[in-house]
Amino acid sequence: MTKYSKQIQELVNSLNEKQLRYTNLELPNPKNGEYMLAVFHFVPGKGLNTLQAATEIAAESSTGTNFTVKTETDFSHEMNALVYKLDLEKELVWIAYPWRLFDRGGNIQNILTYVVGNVLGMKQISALKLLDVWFPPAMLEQYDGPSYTLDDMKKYLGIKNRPVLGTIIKPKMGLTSAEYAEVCYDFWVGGGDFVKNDEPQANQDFCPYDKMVLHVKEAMDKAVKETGKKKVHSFNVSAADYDTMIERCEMIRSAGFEQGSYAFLIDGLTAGWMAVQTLRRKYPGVFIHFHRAMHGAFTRPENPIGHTVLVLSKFARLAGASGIHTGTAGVGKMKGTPKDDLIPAHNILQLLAEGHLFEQSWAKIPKADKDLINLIKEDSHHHVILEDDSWRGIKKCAPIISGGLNPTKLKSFIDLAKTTDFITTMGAGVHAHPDGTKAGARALVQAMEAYQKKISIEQYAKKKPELKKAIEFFTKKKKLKESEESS
Ligand code: CAP
Ligand code: MG
Ligand code: MG
Repeated sequence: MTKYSKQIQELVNSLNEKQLRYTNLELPNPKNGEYMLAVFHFVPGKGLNTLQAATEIAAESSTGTNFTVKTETDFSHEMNALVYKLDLEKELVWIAYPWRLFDRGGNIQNILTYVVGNVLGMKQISALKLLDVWFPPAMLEQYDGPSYTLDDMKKYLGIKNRPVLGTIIKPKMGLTSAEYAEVCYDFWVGGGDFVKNDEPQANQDFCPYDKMVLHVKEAMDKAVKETGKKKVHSFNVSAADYDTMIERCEMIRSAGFEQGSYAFLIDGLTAGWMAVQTLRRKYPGVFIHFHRAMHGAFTRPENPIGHTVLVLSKFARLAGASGIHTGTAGVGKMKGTPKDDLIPAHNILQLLAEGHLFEQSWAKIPKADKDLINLIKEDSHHHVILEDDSWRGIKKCAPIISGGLNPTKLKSFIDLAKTTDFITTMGAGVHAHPDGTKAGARALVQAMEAYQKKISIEQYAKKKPELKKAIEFFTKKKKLKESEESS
């Protein structure tokens, strides 16, 4: 019997017979391939101590309920999730889930129904946030992972060592299909690579889906001809039902877009994981763009109940999304920090030499952001030595960086992220430019050129009027906002 600390021993002694079946603080090797591992930030609800409540969570998120039932069997007990580690000081609980609990054939919604399903509503918790997950190789071999990746998109676009420069058409909604396509054309001829529908774009009376597709095709053909450069459009195919979603995908494919020139955007949380996995399985040759609208309900750092961006990003990768929004690490308009946003971006992006993804050593919660970079470096170091080749060739999933970015912020994000392997999509950052979309696109391209030449945007803007105006506009705006906030 391990010599527990006195405190832990008291907790173990406090468990009833049922709770004892949902814990094993002596689990010899959690990474023996039998379990999916999960680590939660966890605070018990009233009346239960940490271990009592944690075992209730393990029960409800695997085989149990609030009483032992007469119908349990020896085998059903083998499927019990097990609390196997506690960090009382950091309020962390690790739970091992026998992976045979999950639907065979690689089903993400099934896993989430367990680990962030009923448990989030239980009285026995006052805080329960899934911080990270680790998948055993046997599970990974059942999941699709991405097929068409950012590498394929960059190859199609003829891009090397820089992010894909994108925009979201704004106003968010309200343009007719012809007006919408005009804005696409302006962005593309201004030098942008990638345009996406905004997340609510669907089949609205003022912008019928079929007309939007056809007008975008005309705009793209014109822009490709004029610029001699390939372009990409990410169409939102989210819909009320499977047939309509597929009908939209087929409308795009029969409009004559060549492979690589279109992506399918899916509102992964509001349309659901089944939609994400359907698109991945039905269209392996297409970039599957996971928009995460509604994620804030689970991921905001101040939310005590839910899951992190890291967890969402890992499941999106497992599901086969080619890219997912991972946030701007606080540089843009959305809530986020380097810790919350960059760890996911690095995690879903990093490939081991043999095409493996490295494992996030989440056990160390960085005390300060500086530790974060060490954590990432350590992980980078970690993946070189293949200590934990835990992703068995699942391809990378691209961070899509959006939300309040503009050309003046591009460098600060890249410097923070320490990679240019992402897609950036700037909406207002392009279309709010004083001289309109084309100039906004040019300013974005110029900001990227400045970064590549390792000179400041201010320096570079001396000969680039569009960038100069963008700096004046967005910096003035920023100063105005700061003075408003301080007044
Ligand atoms: C950005 C955006 C994106 C958000 C999503 C919007 O527009 O199109 O949906 O970035 O956030 O509708 O706000 P702007 P995230 O570029 O004009 O801000 O990327 O964090 O998921
Ligand atoms: Mg139930
Ligand atoms: Mg949007």
